[in-house]
Amino acid sequence: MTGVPVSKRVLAGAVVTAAAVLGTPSVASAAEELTVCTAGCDHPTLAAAVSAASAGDTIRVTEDLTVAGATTVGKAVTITADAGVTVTQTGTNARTFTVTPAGSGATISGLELTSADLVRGEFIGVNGADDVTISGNTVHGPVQQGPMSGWVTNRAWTNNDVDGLTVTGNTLHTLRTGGYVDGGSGVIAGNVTWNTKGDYLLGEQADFEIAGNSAGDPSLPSEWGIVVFAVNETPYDVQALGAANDCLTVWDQATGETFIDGDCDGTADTAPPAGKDECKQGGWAGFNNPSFRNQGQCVSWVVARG
Ligand SMILES: [Ca+2]
Repeated sequence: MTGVPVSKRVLAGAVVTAAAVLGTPSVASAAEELTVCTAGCDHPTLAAAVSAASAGDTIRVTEDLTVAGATTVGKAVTITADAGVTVTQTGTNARTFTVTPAGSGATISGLELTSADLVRGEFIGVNGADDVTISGNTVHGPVQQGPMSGWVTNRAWTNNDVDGLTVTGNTLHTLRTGGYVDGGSGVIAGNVTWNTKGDYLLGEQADFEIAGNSAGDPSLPSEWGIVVFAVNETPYDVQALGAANDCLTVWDQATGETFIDGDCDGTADTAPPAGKDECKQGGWAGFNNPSFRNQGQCVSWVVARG
């Protein structure tokens, strides 16, 4: 009994007494991690883990996992995976997660999602849930053949009736659609897309901040980057959207305005000079892709083209 101040011993006794009165250990409310794998983890399926989880818990997939059908996420949990782990949908629809209103605050992060067969549907559907985060995932379908207009409609995510949806740092490729962004608000930033018919389709009442996204594999470009449907009620600035997202094209279907930046310099491409006169009196400076250093280079380009 040396060196222990009386006050500390008194305090320790008080804590024990409080815990005894409450009848539960003080750690009961702390966030827990629940592991998922076919055998040997806390739970064998995502659905079982979500069922057992409480808001604030993290569900971690530890090895490649096949799933058949969708898991309903109706709690503010985080679903993630160890690096390199793939979750493969084996059902007849790609829908792997359905985030319901009770799942407001949920996070789906760090997953690789794909499907065994070419099936339609969105891998993540967010319906009526607020403040959901989709971050750092890689989502792709099997390779599709033929023109994109005939591709099976699979999508990384869809949303409807959401506030504060955050979609950041994801890699979305080889899908008919990256995000089908319907009613609601949020942020789409820092995602990389390629090989889709449309990276981000903005449907009715989609009011999102879209910046810092970029195009991936230039050998497999998407047909369109950001498409604002005619029914959309948010006034998007097409040129500003194009400038804010690296190498993504933009198309406002209500006005027909587009932003095309084939050389990815952040400036909309122009029609090329149709004749030498268009190069003169400073005209050369207004062209983009091709761009010119001076009038002489512009004229030479026209002459070489015949
Ligand atoms: Ca350009």
